[in-house]
Amino acid sequence: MQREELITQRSLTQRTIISLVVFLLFIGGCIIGWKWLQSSPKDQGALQPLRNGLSRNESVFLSMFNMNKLTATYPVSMAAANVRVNGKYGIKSAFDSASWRLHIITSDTTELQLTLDDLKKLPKTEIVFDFKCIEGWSQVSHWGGVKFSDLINRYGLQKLMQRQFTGLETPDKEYYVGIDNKSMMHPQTLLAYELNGQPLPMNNGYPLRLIIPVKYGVKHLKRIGTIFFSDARPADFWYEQGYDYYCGL
Ligand SMILES: Nc1nc2c(c(=O)[nH]1)N[C@H]1C(S)=C(S)[C@@H](COP(=O)(O)O)O[C@H]1N2
Ligand SMILES: [Mo]
Repeated sequence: MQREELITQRSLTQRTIISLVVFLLFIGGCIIGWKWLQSSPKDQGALQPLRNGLSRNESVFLSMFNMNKLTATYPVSMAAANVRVNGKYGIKSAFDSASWRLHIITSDTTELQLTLDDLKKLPKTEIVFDFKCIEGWSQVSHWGGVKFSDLINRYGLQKLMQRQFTGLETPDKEYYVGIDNKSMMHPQTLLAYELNGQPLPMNNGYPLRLIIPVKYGVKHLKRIGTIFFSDARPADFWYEQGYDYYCGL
């Protein structure tokens, strides 16, 4: 009896020591891992190993992207009457609606310049969907405008869309996003000029904004000035601050 108790006592001590060593190794590993992460260079605002993770996610998401998979839509009656305003980069400066044009860069030396009336001549598409911001809120809202793919087809820009990305910028170039062209050609992607059946309010992107339900809110650029196409990733405001480039839903 006494002997057994002694053995148990000894193995207990051994186990305690082993647990302690494992625990210390684990903590040591965490500290080394954390230091390694902190000492790694930054890539577009994100530490390199984290950025690599984001890039891997992006290629997986892009390869799984289905053009025909539609984002859920809702009846108009469920749309918010007072749509939240979030993010005012590029829409703070004074705006002259008479001189506004949508500039679509078609080559190094040519561009299309479209007025709002030109866009309104194309078929109007409406959508009511759950608008999601990366900060954690979402809101069902009702938008109207022209399908981006309709615009591309109407103006014969299909060849430019074979490039990988579309870049969009506000007229003052203060806010800018880059988006993969599969997402741009998705049937629910709109250049919107209406919110709740009315012209866009100034703070929601008057006169024209992007509505792209397959992406988080950051990509829905308000007040589009210029659109261009490129195989290299266009500059992207929040990507430069360390966010994901793809921002897919
Ligand atoms: N020009 C411009 N567009 C922008 C932003 C911005 O700061 N400037 N913020 C984005 C973000 S983060 C979100 S969530 C949505 C918000 O759109 P809303 O203000 O119409 O709700 O706009 C996006 N488009
Ligand atoms: Mo957002």
